[in-house]
Amino acid sequence: MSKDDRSVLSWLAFVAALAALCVAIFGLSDNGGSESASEGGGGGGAKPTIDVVMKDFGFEPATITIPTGGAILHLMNGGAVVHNFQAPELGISSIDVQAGQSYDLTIGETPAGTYKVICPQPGHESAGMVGSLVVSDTADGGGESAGGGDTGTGTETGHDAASNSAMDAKMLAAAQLYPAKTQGHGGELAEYTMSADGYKEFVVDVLVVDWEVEPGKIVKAWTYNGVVPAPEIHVETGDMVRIIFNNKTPQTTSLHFHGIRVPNVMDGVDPYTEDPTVPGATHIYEFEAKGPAVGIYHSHHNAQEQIPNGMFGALTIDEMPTPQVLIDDYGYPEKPTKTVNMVLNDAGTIGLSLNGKSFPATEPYTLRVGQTMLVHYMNEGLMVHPMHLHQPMGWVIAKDGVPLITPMPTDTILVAPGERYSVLYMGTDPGVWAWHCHILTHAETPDGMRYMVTALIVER
Ligand SMILES: [Cu+2]
Repeated sequence: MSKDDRSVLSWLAFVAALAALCVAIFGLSDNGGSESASEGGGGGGAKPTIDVVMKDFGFEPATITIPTGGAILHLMNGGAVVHNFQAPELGISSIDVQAGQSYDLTIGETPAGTYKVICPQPGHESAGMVGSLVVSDTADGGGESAGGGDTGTGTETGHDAASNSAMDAKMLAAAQLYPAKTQGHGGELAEYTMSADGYKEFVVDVLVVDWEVEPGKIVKAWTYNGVVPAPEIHVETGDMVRIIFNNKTPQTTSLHFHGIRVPNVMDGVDPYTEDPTVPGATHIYEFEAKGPAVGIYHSHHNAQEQIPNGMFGALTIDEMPTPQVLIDDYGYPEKPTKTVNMVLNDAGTIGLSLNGKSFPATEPYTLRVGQTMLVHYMNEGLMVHPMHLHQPMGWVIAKDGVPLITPMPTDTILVAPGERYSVLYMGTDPGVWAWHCHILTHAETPDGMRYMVTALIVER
């Protein structure tokens, strides 16, 4: 129940923040500053940051001491499997932290005491992954004993009025950052040149670059042409396509055309269909485009690391036709007003993200009432993601690039790794509509919305 309350509060904050965005984008009115609202409620001072390593299977240190004013736990997963930091008596839990990843967990004001810490992943607690969170009231100079008796209040601390308003203030502050500016933008249309022998030639340089996933979070991204997602390669049926693939990274790789019909020798599956492309080498791929197709080009070598780290981009052929029933019975035009890609990811150096960015740095989408938008969802991560747009209702018109005989209505579409769904939306009701993964730990934290969240703004 309190979780529902929290969710409602955060969405209210979201809408409040986005009202300002509407003003900026559509010039509806002009009442100036939106900064003062982020003040207040939060309470005092900078929190110390404490490093905690999560291993298979234990916490280091096993006893973590923080002041009653709270702290930021910098959780680093040094193990080989996913871990999570949870203090059940306090109602505190981190997101799932993948191997090699880290996560900053903010702990608010907490009564002095000793609280059990576990990893809630199945089997991990029983494997010994337990620890203690010691909250000590340093301000009182040790007047209260650390192991002290009043654990009864501990179960309520996540929900008392002070901590609740502190949480709300943090959520509001997080929401007001959206849409945050970051360096770099992926997914633009790829440029090509026409070769003398009649090919559309695309150059794909494989590069490791610094990539800003969200404000201040700069990671090493493994990219095609320096951006995440890679530039979209779009061609038409009958085009002869040549891709000049230059590996400028220190790791061997190969390029696979996922969901695209190519000769077997162009399938990118080293060492079977080709030799791998070693550091410094170039490989040429050629095929005739046969559409329609909604595909992806991505690594097929150490792919469980290379792809989530950023080596993916859309590869589309022709346009997806609008089903006749939507034209005849639902008033859809033959061609959508715009077509966009939303590439999902959840692992590697990039982590939980939409088109290589994490909320609040995700990009808002805009439509006017009556306009239509075709969205190609593409999942390049390691987990499923049920993508939910609050409004309007959409129609799935293609699965993995194949037009459906009968379109299927959807407001939440589960996209598994490797899948592509093409969903057609028409702007109906004006407003700022939240758009997010509905695995809620992929979209929210106790500090507000994060990761796989963006918005569709529908204007009159
Ligand atoms: Cu998700």
